[in-house]
Order: sequence, then structure tokens, then C-alpha cells
Amino acid sequence: MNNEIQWYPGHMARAKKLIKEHLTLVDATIEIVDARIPQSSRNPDVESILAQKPRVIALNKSDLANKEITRMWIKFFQGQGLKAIPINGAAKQGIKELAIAVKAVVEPMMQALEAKGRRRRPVRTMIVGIPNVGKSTVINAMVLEKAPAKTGNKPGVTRGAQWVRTVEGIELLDTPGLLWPKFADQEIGFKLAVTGAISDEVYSIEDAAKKLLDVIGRIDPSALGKRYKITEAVEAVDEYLELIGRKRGFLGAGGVVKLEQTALMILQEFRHGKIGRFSLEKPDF
Ligand SMILES: Nc1nc2c(ncn2[C@@H]2O[C@H](COP(=O)(O)OP(=O)(O)OP(=O)(O)O)[C@@H](O)[C@H]2O)c(=O)[nH]1
Ligand SMILES: [Mg+2]
Repeated sequence: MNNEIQWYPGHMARAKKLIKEHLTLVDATIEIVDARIPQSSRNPDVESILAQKPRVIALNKSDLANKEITRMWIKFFQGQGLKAIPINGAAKQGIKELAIAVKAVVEPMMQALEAKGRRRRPVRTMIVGIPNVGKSTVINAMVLEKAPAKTGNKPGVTRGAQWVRTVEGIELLDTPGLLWPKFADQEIGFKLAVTGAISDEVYSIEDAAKKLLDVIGRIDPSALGKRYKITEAVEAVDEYLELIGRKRGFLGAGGVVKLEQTALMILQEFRHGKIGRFSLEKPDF
């Protein structure tokens, strides 16, 4: 796990303030969500702030999500008046489409400026999203040149904020807005844990892995058998976890299966798409 942040009210307040400040500098935002959990990887507490500006939703890690369900999510967001673009930041896929969508949501405002006799200028945007959702990866995928462009930098408001030039001539704030994950209930906690948004210290690794085995087994009953070469019938997820550990040779003294190590391995394999492409939630229309 690369995210070790523990969120406290003070952190949340500071993050919110920063987003509000940065929002005054941009024409639109790119809200990155995890394509496997497009709802649970958003934060309803900042919705009213983000809604103040045009926005595009980037369904990142779409390579790890179910294609059909991702299409459903695109429709769902469309119904809410939001354009959603599936991307794979790591492979730089969908980046151009994302940039085009950002320009499109800002176009009415740009035309209004032009009508008032102002000159057209590059679209300014910023990326926001919860931990580990792929903010830095997407910034890197969008950026054209390493050296920051000399534009912007309103002193006082955002000391240190820099603009970088990106695909489609868009200017992007080099620091993404960090949203805190909203751990509203155990179900959301589970989804945030297995996708890597909250630290493995916050949610029990073993509980997460067991629940994940159960969820995957329901979505695609053959997936686990294939990945872990299990042919025997297994009733309980506890047994399943142990069996997988045994197959992988995660054994301690006396041949006891190292459950935590097994659980971590399963989570890591899931996070890297090794078990298959799984969306953990569908939109309710
Ligand atoms: N499979 C896949 N992995 C991705 C994708 N985008 C990002 N990742 C991986 O997800 C992990 C987190 O990505 P980051 O770009 O560091 O995420 P972040 O939002 O900047 O994370 P924090 O700065 O910790 O909040 C990395 O291991 C990336 O390689 C994607 O589209 N597909
Ligand atoms: Mg980052």
C-alpha cells in the first residue's frame, strides 16, 4: 500500500479549503473515480463544491473493470448531466478523449467570453480524486512537456501551484485535489479497501480478502478456480482462503496456512487485475 494517510477532521477541512482555492483558478475539473466502484470512490461531501464548475468524470482503471458495467455507468452519469470517459491512465488510453470532453464542457463559457470580445485562451483544469485512484498517473499521461508552463500562478491564493501544458492545449494544475474517501459504511469500506483507496491498516486484510472471494465467486463462479487451480468444492470462504494459501505454499510452522499473507496476495492480485476484470458496483438508475 502506498497510501498511509489517516484522515482526521482537520485534514478534511484543509483539503476542502485547498480545493475551493484551486477551483477559483480553473475552468473545469476532471474528477477521477475508480471504474470498479464509480460511486464509492466519490465523495458526496465535496459534491456541492465541485458542482460549481463544469466537470468531466474520468472512469480510471477501466482495464480492471467489467466493460458492460462501465458502459452502464457512463449512461448513469449522462443521466445526471455529467460526461464520463473511461480511461486507463497507466496505458495512456482514453486521455485524448478525456481532454476533448474537458474542452467541450467549457465551450459554452468560452463562447460567452468571445461574444464579449475577449480572446480565446487555453482551458484550465485540475484533477481531483480520492487516494490511489490514479491522479498522478493521469497527470503524467496528459502532460506534454516536463517543464511547467509560465502561465498562471496567482500569488497569495495558491503559492507554488504550477500549470503544465497537456494534450489538446489544455493547461493542468500540477497538484491534484485530494479528496478524502468517504468510509460511510462497511460495504463502502470494503470496496475502498480492496481497490486500494484506504490503507490496509484501516480495514482488516483478512476480512477484505474473504469478502472479496465471496463477491468474486458470485460474479464469476469459475474465476477463482481458474486462477488458483481449485477443483474441489468449497463451502465457506474461510476454507477457501486457507485452500488458496495451501495451493500457493504459504505455510508456517506445523503446516499452518499463513492467512494474512494469503489475504494480502489475493488483494494484490485483484488490484492488478490478475483474477479478472471485476466491477464491484452497478448504478441504480
Ligand atoms: N491497472 C491500472 N492501474 C492504474 C491505472 N491508473 C493508475 N494505476 C495504478 O494505480 C496506482 C495508484 O496510482 P497513482 O497515480 O499513484 O494514484 P494517485 O491518485 O496519485 O495516488 P495518491 O497520490 O496516493 O493519492 C499505481 O500503482 C498506478 O500504476 C489504470 O488506469 N489502470
Ligand atoms: Mg499521487
